[in-house]
Amino acid sequence: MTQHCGLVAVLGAPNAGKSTLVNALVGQKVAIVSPKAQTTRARLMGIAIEGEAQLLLVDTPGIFEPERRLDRAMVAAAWGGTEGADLIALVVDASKKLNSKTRTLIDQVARRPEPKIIILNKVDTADKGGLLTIAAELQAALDPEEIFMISALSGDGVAGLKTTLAKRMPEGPWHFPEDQVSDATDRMIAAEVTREQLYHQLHNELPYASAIETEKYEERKDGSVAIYQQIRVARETQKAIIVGARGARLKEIGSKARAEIGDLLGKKVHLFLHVKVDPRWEEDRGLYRDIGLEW
Ligand code: GDP
Ligand code: K
Ligand code: MG
Repeated sequence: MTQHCGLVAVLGAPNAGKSTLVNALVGQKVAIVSPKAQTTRARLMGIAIEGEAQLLLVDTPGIFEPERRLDRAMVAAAWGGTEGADLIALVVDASKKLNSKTRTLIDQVARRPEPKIIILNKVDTADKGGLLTIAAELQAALDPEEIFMISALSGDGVAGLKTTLAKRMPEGPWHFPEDQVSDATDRMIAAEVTREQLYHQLHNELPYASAIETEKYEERKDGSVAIYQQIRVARETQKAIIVGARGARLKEIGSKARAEIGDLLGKKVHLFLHVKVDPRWEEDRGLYRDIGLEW
């Protein structure tokens, strides 16, 4: 049988559900998810198989108005994710009215030459009237190949979407072995899982003010792995919050992250977390490279 393989760029505003969708299509968690915008900082490729087709799904950071250097790098990574794409999949949160930011994004996507499909996500919490209004507006603005209505969270409509994506992929050999689910290294996965815990366990702006750097990643003879990660923050007060009373918060972040990294890598994990105050981390070129962003 002839193999098919193609690149799908998953674009959308922050929190539209891009990472949740990529995980649903892959059938397992490869991208971190949180209710906070800009959880996804770099580009990550999730790899899904449907029949004879291998789908390379590029999960991107949301597209928004950049304010700081890290923002600019994230938005650049998002648009960069469309390079060479066979299809742009625009994910829209259909449980809310389209706002001016999403409209700006729609205008930008409209100017792209690649074929487009629209994915109206979160139908589980959307009302029917709203859905139809949004669908009509997007149909007029983008002239997409197709519009899907799904819930990435419940999985509703995801199988149909996957079949359609597979049909649209060009003929060509698979790029990855069939059991590979993402292009992330184990080391990157480990750093992302810890970052996800920061998003889940810390309030307000703190996760945005932090970064994870892997200091050491050590495969041991007994099959386990020892991972040393540094959580960088800009101020002592931020460090105090992350560490928590008698270290309780950091311990909780560490134990949740360790369990999940262990599950994902399928091995025993020893995780060592250490918080470092570095007022200039946002200017550290190495950190950007570590998470796959251009400086
Ligand atoms: P991203 O920023 O576009 O990657 O969005 P995420 O995948 O991180 O999801 C943002 C938030 O929306 C998370 O809290 C998800 O659980 C939630 N979410 C994603 N898809 C759905 C959906 O289909 N229905 C509902 N109700 N929530 C969703
Ligand atoms: K998010
Ligand atoms: Mg995301």
